[in-house]
Amino acid sequence: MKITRLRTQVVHLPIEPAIPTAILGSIRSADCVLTFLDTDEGLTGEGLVFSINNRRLSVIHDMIRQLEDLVVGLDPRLGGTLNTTAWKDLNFLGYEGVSIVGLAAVDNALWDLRGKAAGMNVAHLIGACRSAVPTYASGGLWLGSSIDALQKQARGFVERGFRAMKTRVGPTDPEGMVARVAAVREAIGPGVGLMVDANQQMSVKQAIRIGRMMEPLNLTWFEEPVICHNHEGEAEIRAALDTPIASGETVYTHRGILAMLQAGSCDVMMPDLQRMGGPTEFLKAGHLCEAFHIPCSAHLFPEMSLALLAGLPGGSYLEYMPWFEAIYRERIELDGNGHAIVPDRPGWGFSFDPDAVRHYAG
Ligand code: SMN
Ligand code: MG
Repeated sequence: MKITRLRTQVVHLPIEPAIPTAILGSIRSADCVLTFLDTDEGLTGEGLVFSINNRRLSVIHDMIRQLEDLVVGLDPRLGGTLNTTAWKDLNFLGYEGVSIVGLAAVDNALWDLRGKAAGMNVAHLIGACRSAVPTYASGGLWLGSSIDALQKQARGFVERGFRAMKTRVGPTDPEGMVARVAAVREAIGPGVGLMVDANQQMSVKQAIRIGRMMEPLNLTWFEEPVICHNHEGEAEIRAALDTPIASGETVYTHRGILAMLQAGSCDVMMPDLQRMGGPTEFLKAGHLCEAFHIPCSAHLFPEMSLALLAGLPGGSYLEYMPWFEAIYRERIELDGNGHAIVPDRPGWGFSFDPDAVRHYAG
């Protein structure tokens, strides 16, 4: 089998109502470049990368298009060679930012194709360690919500079958922030996992202070307390608190993850498939985490990250973010314990719905 063509399609997925965030302003849309790898045997691999509010999506799109010559003619069974050739090719542009996001789009589609060619889900192709992955609801409990709205939404997540969820905190008004998290804890009771994400908005001192105030709330983790490159600061916060520190969504490739592990910056790693540069690098990152005895979660892209977390011995929580589901035919299903079920369907097991693609095309 040979790859004959790389196709792309931009889609604009609205996020309604818009989400007020500390780091990214108001989030109104998830805008994706869908990437398709066609073959001479009729199979097509699919993957996506995205940007928020359509920012610089055209640059990402162009980067992906520019990588076509690395995959045309490639036998998907030799998919591992993409990274070798891409590493040489991208040396000039570098191993962070848009070059790696472009590689991710191609590698995401290539792994889907490998699964489809083998007739297996990517999880099973790797040799899955579990048939379902614990997941947490992430599409809610935002900073702009009132306490009443937070509690209502938190209860709604439990009613839908979630056994964990994430809320957000900021650096100002520590007492008020902690009261918001406490209100969510009160609404869901002690038996449901609760994560808190500061989106890099705190100083080390602020994070330790607010982190100490939140200790009685038995958080599953406290995420990205400080600016993403301050690994020493993360390690300091980690040493000061009993609450596990989660981080990793903002670094690139397995080398970024390795630097974090070496700095002892977190208790839970959460690589982002797009910033890793695709599944090949994501899995390397996951295996590095295992070597450092750090559980590996994932940032966003639940329809693809599910299979990868199922395939990692140290695989941890899947972030259930509903932003992308409008473009897929299938939906992630939960079992009775709040775990996302790994589908039997080949490839990612989640495929783009042509009607939805037409509807959201831009
Ligand atoms: C987040 C960051 C960027 C886009 C979406 C969500 C957030 C998370 O940090 O972890 O969900
Ligand atoms: Mg985060």
